[in-house]
Amino acid sequence: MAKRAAAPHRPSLNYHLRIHAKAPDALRHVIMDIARAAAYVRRAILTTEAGLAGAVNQFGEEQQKLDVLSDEIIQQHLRESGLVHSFISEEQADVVELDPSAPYSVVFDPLDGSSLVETNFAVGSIFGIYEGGELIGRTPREQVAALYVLYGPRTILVYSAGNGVHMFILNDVGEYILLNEHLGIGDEAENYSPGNLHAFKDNAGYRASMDRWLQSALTLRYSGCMVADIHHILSKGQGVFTNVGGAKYPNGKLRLAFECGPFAYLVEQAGGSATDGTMSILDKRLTEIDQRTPLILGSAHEVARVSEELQSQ
Ligand code: AFP
Repeated sequence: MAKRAAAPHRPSLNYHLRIHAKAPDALRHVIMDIARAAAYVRRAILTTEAGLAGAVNQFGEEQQKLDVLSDEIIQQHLRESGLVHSFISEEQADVVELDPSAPYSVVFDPLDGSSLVETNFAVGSIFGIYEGGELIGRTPREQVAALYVLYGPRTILVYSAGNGVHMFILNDVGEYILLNEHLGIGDEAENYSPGNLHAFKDNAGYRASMDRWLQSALTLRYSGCMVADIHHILSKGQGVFTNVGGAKYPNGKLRLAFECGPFAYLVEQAGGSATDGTMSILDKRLTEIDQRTPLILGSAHEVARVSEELQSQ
């Protein structure tokens, strides 16, 4: 009788998706194609000079060469997969349709934190995957998977396909190997990560949270790249990340579709919470591509405290 092969000691992303997540084959292929695109983005970061591209994106922001390049790399992989109906990218003004008969649609920020590339801080790519073709009108709760790739000293991929949150490392031959399974976020935060701090001037609730943090035993951990800052929470198992409204950005700086939605999915899968201060980010309906939302995310008790402080003012 044939001997049954032992399960791999350090499973690859492909094996994990197939055996542990029991992801449908098409979803597994989309995630593997995204992961492969990210390995190319990683290479582009290492080999491209981080200058300005001389173009502006749909929001009037200057695009860096690497923003454009990363967007092109990811688009090409989604197109070649044959499994993507439509996508929304931070660098594109409209929903882009690829194949109306394909099963999934993807939202993504190709290079979040790109203004940090020249400082050699960590940057990342963020993805959310939906079944079907329509993206406008959906809520992030309808995502069937979300993932991000963090390009730091190591390249780390974190995904969930609805069965917990799992972390992988990119090795020298381009394979993602399991580092940690079932990441969890505890209810109390020891670290805080306050984005859009300009809002401090005109948002008394945010000042109340900030005052409490400064007077508490919490420690500041903030890099300016939400992928790195939220990865800190997922890898330490605690923390709170905020980006709330002020005069300049009344709804905070971050976009619902391709920044807040995927992270809300991942953080809730890890046992944390993600809210705009009044409702779960996962239940916010996507009405426009560039829709922004306040975000308070991480350890559930701390997220609730900050939400109360924001509402009490
Ligand atoms: P860039 O992609 O332009 O560098 O912006 C990064 C980002 O969208 C997000 O990753 C950060 O959390 C946020 O901006 C930082 O905002 P503040 O500088 O206002 O804290």
